[in-house]
Amino acid sequence: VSGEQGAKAERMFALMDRFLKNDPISLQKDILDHVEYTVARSRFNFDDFEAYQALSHSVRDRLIERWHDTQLYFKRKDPKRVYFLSLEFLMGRSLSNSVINLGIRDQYADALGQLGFEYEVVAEQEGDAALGNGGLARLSACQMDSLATLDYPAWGYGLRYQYGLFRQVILDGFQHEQPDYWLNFGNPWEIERIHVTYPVKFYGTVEDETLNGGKYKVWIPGEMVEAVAYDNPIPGYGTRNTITLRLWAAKPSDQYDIESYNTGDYINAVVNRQKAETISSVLYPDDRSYQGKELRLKQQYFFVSASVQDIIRRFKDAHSNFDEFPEKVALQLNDTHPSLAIVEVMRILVDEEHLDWNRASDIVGKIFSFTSHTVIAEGLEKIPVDLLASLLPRHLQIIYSINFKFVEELKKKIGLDYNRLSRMSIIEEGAVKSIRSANLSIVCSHTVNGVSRVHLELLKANVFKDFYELWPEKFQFKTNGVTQRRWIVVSNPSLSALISKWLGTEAWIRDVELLTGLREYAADSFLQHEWKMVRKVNKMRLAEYIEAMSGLKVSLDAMFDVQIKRIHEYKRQLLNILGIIHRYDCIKNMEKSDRRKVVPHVCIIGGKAAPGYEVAKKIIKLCHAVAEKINNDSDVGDLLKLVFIPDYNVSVAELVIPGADLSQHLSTAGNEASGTGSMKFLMNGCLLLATEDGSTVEIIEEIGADNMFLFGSKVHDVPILREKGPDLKVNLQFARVVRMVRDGYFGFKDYFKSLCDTVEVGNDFYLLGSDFESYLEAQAAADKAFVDQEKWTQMSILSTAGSGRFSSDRTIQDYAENTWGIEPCPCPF
Ligand code: 6GP
Repeated sequence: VSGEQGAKAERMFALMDRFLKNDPISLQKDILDHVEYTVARSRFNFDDFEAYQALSHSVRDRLIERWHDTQLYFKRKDPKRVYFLSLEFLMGRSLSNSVINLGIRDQYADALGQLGFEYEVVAEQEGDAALGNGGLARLSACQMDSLATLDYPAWGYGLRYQYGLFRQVILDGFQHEQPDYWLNFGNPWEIERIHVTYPVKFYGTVEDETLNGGKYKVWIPGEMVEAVAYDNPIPGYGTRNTITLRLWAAKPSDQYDIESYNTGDYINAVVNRQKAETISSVLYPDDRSYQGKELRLKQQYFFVSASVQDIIRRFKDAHSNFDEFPEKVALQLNDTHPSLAIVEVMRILVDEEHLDWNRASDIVGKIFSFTSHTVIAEGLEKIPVDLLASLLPRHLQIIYSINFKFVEELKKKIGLDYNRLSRMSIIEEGAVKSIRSANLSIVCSHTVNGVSRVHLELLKANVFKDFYELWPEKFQFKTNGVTQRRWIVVSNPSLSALISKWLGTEAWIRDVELLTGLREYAADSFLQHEWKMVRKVNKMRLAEYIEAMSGLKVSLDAMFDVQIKRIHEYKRQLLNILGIIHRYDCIKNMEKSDRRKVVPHVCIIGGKAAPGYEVAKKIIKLCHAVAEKINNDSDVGDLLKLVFIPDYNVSVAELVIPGADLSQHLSTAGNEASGTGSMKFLMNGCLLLATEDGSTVEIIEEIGADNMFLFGSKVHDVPILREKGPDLKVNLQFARVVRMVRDGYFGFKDYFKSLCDTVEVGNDFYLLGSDFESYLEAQAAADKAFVDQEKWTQMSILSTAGSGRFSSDRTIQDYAENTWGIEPCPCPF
């Protein structure tokens, strides 16, 4: 920088103390300053929550510093960037993750300690940012952490919902949903960018325009909303790089509204304007059903349009020729929710930048990649054409043109096979004519990814078969991973310290493959002893939580047996509960003297059901009804307890996972695209009881089938079993436990009838009956292993040792190298 600007910069530079200091005294001063000037409380009188607010602002200052440097550096280097578009990010809490990634957790803990506060207590004050439903959303959060840590020039883009995923409240065993107004107490982890705004248009008409001899389409919108950026800095671990998750909020636009003010109805005009904000008000709580709701479509287009405008603006700041666009930009579609980005890029290139169609479509074909997160055809999103025609008339035209050209090309390749042509068309004809978002995404992306090897096989064989045959080279898989920073270092600090001690280094936090080094000590009795101690302390923490929450005291000697995830029929929480009933029934019918041999279990189930998902809600109620019976049966005592953990979320997971001995992953084979919960448990040394589904197949390769408890039909058995129809040789034990529920043994007989029907012979789509026997065998094998604590601890160490492959660092590196074509860009200062 030269001239006057340069002189100014010099002066500024001299004034500021380069970089905030991280010694305890500076941190204390910093925290107290924030107490006084940001939180506006007296430095002599503030409570834990105010301490949290001040602390987080002090951390945020440090994030901002690194973030500015990183952004400046990226701007200077102008590398190819990846833009990760996702409608959902399940970030959870930010404080601990930030101080650990910045490497200043202990300093802050000291600083707070001297002020009379305990770090853990202060950190507990933070609420969860729950801007997502489940697996897909938490995966996005893990991937952001890896993108930052591996120094990739990346941006996340999403929506800043005012209400995150609903709070689950249980009354009399029934789930009730309450709004999660998470911004009530402020959010120090975001920075509002009042100057980064874009207009987003809706409705209206499309007209023709002639300009300099060229004919163009012009979209005259009927409504305009302003998108305002809220930036969330994402720090990497062991690097200065800090990247951005930019979330958009909807605000009324000043344009296009003058008319209504002029009509004189001032109050109504203001109220109508305010409606704009509803676009970013609430997250849809359904993770797998698409109802073609206008608001949902508005949300999708709103965040996609603002993001695409932002990306193009950034590109144009440094370039003038769009042919360079694919060298600078990779756009990742996280499932089909952001697929309108494809159409939006086409619209801007053709209508606004006046590129000719073929050139624009060539560019689009080079920048987009798409990852699917589901296996079931019914899970695929469809947009009713009528809805699109009214909301985004120009986009519908563009989709028709894309489809027309695609089908013409296709005919040349496959001939007039009308069945296949109609299956592959982006437009679905039928009672409700609609746009198939997946087809649009596949046609316009250079790469289609599955989230595990099995998932890709299923996509190729079923839902995307026609496309696979046409473009086999487009299809890849990137097995999911989770970040060890959050899922070991933040959530299980004592295990983390123990691992570092035995490996003699903390390098595994960045280079997680190093965990395999634990293998050589798995049989070492000293390590085993320490490992058990760490696990015991974590169980204690969990037991305290259970007691505080439900009043139930549980024994630490029992096996903590956990299933936490969204409630879905295919995830088969019902199988778990029926298994628990079976266990209970066995204990009740056992000779008293035999009870000594029973391995005590504390069964823990947690998860939310989509508000409209009746069967899932009944499963939650059944869990409570069974718990009520078992937990109050003095005959059973500590041998069996069942606990439902309400309002399962990221921070609850951080508490439960380190304290689990066994975790259950029971999906009917071929239904779980990948599964990521299992990876978190694995990292924490929890043993898995699982079907051979999704990523479990790869976990087996890594840690060995004898290091876990596998059961059930395999992926290729499932269609055969379903085809074959009801098995007349019904498992008697299964029939008995279902009958107990049916007969009202746990009460609510009428209410549970329809739930029992779902697993009746001939109806049992998820094959609970067929898998029951093998499920009980796996349970018995787990019990047997648990009795030999030395063996169990060894298996536990080997689980952690084999978990390195399931880090999101590996997934992200694979994406960067093989899908996006980007390179690390580490900020040097
Ligand atoms: C989930 C899949 O069900 C899960 O198997 C996978 O591990 C996760 O995505 C991450 O890839 N899918 C969703 O959460 C979802 O909403 C549309 O799919």
